[in-house]
Amino acid sequence: MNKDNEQLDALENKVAKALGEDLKALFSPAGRTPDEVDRAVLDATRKRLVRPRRHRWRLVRAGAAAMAAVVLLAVVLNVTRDHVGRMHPAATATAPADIDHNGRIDILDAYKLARRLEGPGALEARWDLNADGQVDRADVDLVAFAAVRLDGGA
Ligand SMILES: [Ca+2]
Ligand SMILES: [Ca+2]
Repeated sequence: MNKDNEQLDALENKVAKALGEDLKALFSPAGRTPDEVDRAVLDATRKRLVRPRRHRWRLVRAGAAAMAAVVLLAVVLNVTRDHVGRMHPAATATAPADIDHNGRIDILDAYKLARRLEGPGALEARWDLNADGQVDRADVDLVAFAAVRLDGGA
């Protein structure tokens, strides 16, 4: 009985050792990669990683240039609009939605008209923008709509 157990243990050790060697062979790398291949892969990877960085800077520069152009355009348009307003005050003062007569129709005009509706002051007939015979909230809405239009509302 004791001898049978020793034989079983020896057989179990032998099978376990063979199984371990088989598993090791199955999951071990196929072979060593030559240094030239390693270097070529690293060089190709570096080139790929460096190139997008250059593109990124180009995009950042293009975005900054576009933003500067937009700011410059806004400044030029604002200066031009102010200049036209000073040179030809009648041209801008006639816009009925320009409640505060500053040459621009903006959300402040809607706010000021709304305040005038609630206040004790007289309402001007030219503020009846929808021509329904009274100056009311609907006219304020029209001023606000004109203020947010992309073409400046004039
Ligand atoms: Ca205004
Ligand atoms: Ca009205």
